[in-house]
Amino acid sequence: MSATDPLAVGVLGYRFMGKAHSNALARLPMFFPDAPAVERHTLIGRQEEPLREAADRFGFERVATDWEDVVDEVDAFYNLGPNFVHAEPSIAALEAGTHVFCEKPLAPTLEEAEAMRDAAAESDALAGCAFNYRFVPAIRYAKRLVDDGDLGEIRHVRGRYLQDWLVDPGAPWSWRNDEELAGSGALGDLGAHTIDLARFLVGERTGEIREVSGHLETFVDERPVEGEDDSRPVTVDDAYAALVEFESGAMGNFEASRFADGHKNDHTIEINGSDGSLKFSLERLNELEYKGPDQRGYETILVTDESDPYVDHWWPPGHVLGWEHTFVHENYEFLSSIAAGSDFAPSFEDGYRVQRVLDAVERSDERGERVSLA
Ligand code: SOE
Repeated sequence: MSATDPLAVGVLGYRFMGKAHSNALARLPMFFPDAPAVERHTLIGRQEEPLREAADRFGFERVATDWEDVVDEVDAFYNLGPNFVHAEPSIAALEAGTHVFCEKPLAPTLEEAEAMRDAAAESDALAGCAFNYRFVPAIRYAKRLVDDGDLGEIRHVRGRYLQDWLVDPGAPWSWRNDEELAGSGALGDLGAHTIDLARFLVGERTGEIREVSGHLETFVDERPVEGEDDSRPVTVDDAYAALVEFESGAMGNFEASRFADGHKNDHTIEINGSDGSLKFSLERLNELEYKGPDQRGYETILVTDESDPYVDHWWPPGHVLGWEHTFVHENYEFLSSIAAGSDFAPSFEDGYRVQRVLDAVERSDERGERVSLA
């Protein structure tokens, strides 16, 4: 690929994440003109007809029904498929020297995540894990406060991710309900985000999570199969809760649920330090609540000034951003890292370290005791 040729991107998956990332690629030239030029080269999926329809809508030149025909034909391979297809195609792409951007969680199991981490370490290509909430301007602002020491020593991290799309026992079965296909339920789908955000925001001051006490629960153990007169078992958690200890002695309290009736996509994180605190909620993602040492209580900061991360690419102050913009930001950073030959975070090492915590929560639940990650 010459310096001026567009980056040819192959994308596996054309449903929810395929749409989010394709939208992001389409918006880069207008809002991030210094981003590398990208050709939406091939869209990969199993069913030809819906695949072609999606390719037309998402602006892809070609379609393929076998990822093996694509991973060594493009400059970057986006693995946006279900968790059970993350490992093999991503490892094959890295072995072919193709850059890989893989959706979270890295894999269904720790073993597969380790193999992906090792393949990335052995490859000259770049590998990133798409934890998109690191790319919210308010989260970047929060990290700056923590890194600048404005919160002092970190004492508590409190993270939760609440949804309610499975409260109805009649909600259909999907791959997200199956241990073989997903690995875990709310723990890996939602908890992975919160654990990654905690590592991103405080990890440089607290070190890694070193001990875990976890609990998983499945409230509805079988669900109807859409369009069939059949049901399938739910073999993963509907909710998890975990108490963790960081290397620094800081305490973490994490939970996620798909049964939190009234919560649609309520991802929140709160950090308490010796000199101050901050709170973030995805449902108010343009705002950060901050309490510094000289304040009696929290103040709400609207993180939409042109000096705030990424905001100058969009609109004037107060013209708020949304969930989809986080995908534009992460794509900008990943593709710019490819063009610059620089590192990208979150890496597959980051994805693997999140997977270690998820695995420890599951082991702790199985054993009914605290588990060390030392
Ligand atoms: C689950 O419904 C889900 O789509 C997660 O898989 C995503 O990672 C999260 O960003 C939104 O909710």
